[in-house]
Amino acid sequence: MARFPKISSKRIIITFHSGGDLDAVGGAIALSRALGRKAVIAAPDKPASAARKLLDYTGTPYSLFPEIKRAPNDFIIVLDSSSPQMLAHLTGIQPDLMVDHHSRLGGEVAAKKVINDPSASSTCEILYFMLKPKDRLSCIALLLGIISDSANFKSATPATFRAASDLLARSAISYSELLSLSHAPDSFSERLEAVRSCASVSAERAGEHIIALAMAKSHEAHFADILVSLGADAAFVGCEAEDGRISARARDSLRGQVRLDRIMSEVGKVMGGSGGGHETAAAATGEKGSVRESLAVCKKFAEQQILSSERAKIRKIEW
Ligand SMILES: [Mn+2]
Repeated sequence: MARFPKISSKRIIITFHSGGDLDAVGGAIALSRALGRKAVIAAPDKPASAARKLLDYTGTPYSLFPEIKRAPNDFIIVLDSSSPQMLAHLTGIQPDLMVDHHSRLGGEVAAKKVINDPSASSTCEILYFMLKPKDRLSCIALLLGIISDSANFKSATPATFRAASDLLARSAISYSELLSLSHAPDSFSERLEAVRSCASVSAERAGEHIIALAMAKSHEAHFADILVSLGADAAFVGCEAEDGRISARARDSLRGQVRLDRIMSEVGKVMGGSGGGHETAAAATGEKGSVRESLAVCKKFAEQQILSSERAKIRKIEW
């Protein structure tokens, strides 16, 4: 992996996707420490609770992107997303550098330089090999991003373990302490909305697999996770907020059989927006009025992929 490029600009703005998670924020913390005083972290909006906990723990200051005064020669680095929907704060701005591990299916935000490695478990894993940090807090930040985005190493590769092993040794805290840092307890509103969303769940059988569909008023990704832990093989949860959103999750055993990133990329078009993500965790956003019919499209595509893989065929999307 290449070293991090030399940047001569006076100020470097590090930003990431809306609702910054541990991978985005952990990467931003380590990168800002590597780049020194020239770097500032500018979140598009309030980061997720576990990420805020990490910002707090590492004593990292950050601003909100819309509130900083930008200069024309600021160097803008975007971490952990290339999706226009997730990077709405960059509308009309061409970032200088993008570091991301999401697979690219077209329609991404165009940056001057792109470092993209979909085989990496996380953006933090990519950054580890570029920065090779030695200071304790950077190591903790990167390791938390790796743990969280690899779903506790479920999607880890040998490179993930090499990175994690070195980072853990340099972090000077125990693995169990790190794990407790990586989990913010479910918030009251997440739990309330999850219990309320139960009334909307339907389950469909596709061969030997279960597809769950549901609607939530908010926290749809959280509820999709819950449906998978309840027993669904794939779960699609819609939300009609200011915009329409659908979160998709699949059991890890479906890896290689369904491609949620591809399904949600297609569904994003149906919704008049966009979609993407990872093989077993993806999402789409678009028009509010399109959510319910798009859930039916999610089901159709998931069924198609599951049934064709049960018959050992290739997972292609057919309209
Ligand atoms: Mn990530």
